[in-house]
Amino acid sequence: MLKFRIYAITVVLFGEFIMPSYASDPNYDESKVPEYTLPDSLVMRNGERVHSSEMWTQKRRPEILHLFREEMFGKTPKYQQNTMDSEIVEMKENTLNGKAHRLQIRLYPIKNNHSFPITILAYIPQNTSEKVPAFFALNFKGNQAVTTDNEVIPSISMGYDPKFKGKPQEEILRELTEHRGETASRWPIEMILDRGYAFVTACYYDIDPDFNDGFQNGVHPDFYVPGQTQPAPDEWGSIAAWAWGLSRILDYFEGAEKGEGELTHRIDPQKVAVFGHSRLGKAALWAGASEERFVLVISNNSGCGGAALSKRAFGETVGRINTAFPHWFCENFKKYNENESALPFDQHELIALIAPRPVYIASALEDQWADPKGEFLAAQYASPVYELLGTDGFAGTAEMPEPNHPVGGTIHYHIRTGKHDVTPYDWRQYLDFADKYLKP
Ligand code: GTR
Repeated sequence: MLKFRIYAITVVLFGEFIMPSYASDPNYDESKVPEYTLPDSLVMRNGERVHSSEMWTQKRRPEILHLFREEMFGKTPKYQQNTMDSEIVEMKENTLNGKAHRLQIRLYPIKNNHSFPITILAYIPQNTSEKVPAFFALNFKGNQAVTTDNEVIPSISMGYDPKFKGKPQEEILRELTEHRGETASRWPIEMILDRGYAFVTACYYDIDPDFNDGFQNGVHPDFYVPGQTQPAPDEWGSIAAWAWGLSRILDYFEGAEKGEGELTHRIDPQKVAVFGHSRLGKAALWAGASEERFVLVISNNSGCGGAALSKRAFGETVGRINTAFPHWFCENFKKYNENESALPFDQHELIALIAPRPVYIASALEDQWADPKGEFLAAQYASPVYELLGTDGFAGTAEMPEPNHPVGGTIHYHIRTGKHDVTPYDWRQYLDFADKYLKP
């Protein structure tokens, strides 16, 4: 297990892949991809063809959503909206070279339970008093890591990172502060603001620390029924918890819109794009699939369990991901280890669940572990649902494009040169894409 933890940390630190040990080597050879049949998104499990958008919305979509819930991400507990506590801990104008109002907010999703605050960092463009669309994104290493802005409160939940084990809180804080801005290259916040969007982020550890502790920390225990000590086989893993956290952040801005908060109401909760990279790209896709209030979804290098087709078993496979990260998906998903052909769905249907809302899937050329071709094909095979719902879907794209040549329509795709990462190139494409759908 230790090996896998070190592996996970290494990936986050250097954005590179080091393989976990596993029975056989991962397959990177296209000719060795097994033969597979993908479920047809427009045929019900009982064989009935989906012939109308109503039938998709009322029958087939719920059927697929149910399968993803019970067999992969796990069901989230019932949550009564508007039952959270929150406090604005800081609000300041003229930050980021005069471009932004900065807000730092503590959110307590369960009233009177202040044990796991989600600390939100929000930058809102200062040059307008209009409502603005926003990008919501969870981050890997704490709010203090996304920017060198030295007034950003360090995300102390990072203290759960196994690398900090046993260290006193002051030392953790000192280390976090010393590494301010360490992932800033992934977050061109000023560019996002210049383009008229707010940027809202929180650390995923605030919702559920990313290691396998049998679901004892993070949000899960707060929802256990008496006597329960871990989620049932069809109940939420960590990815579903992270997606749940994104919904709570949206709840907050919806609530804020209704009254108080001078600046919070400047974010238009009906124009929120959800973004995620890698494991958080998986979470962004699940957030978009299971939460229709997110109106645009961006999956950056999400790979296995995200945008890549599982049945291709190329690079990272279901068995590998469930072994290295047993806490990401629900227990039921382990039935498909080395057994992808038994999956009653595949990841093109995760994308189809987002239809007709715009979705951007991005791969990177050197990120073969995430199976770029599998991500492309999932985008392509999601298109019939988008088309049934009256959009242009993948706009007839049938061939994988050259690197750095975005393709598609409402479903968009690019493969960037370079490695597993988020770059300004990626963000420029996302902003252009968002402009089409979120700007008046
Ligand atoms: C890897 C994992 C991938 C991807 C990546 C990341 O270790 O195998 O599925 O999610 O982590 O999140 O950086």
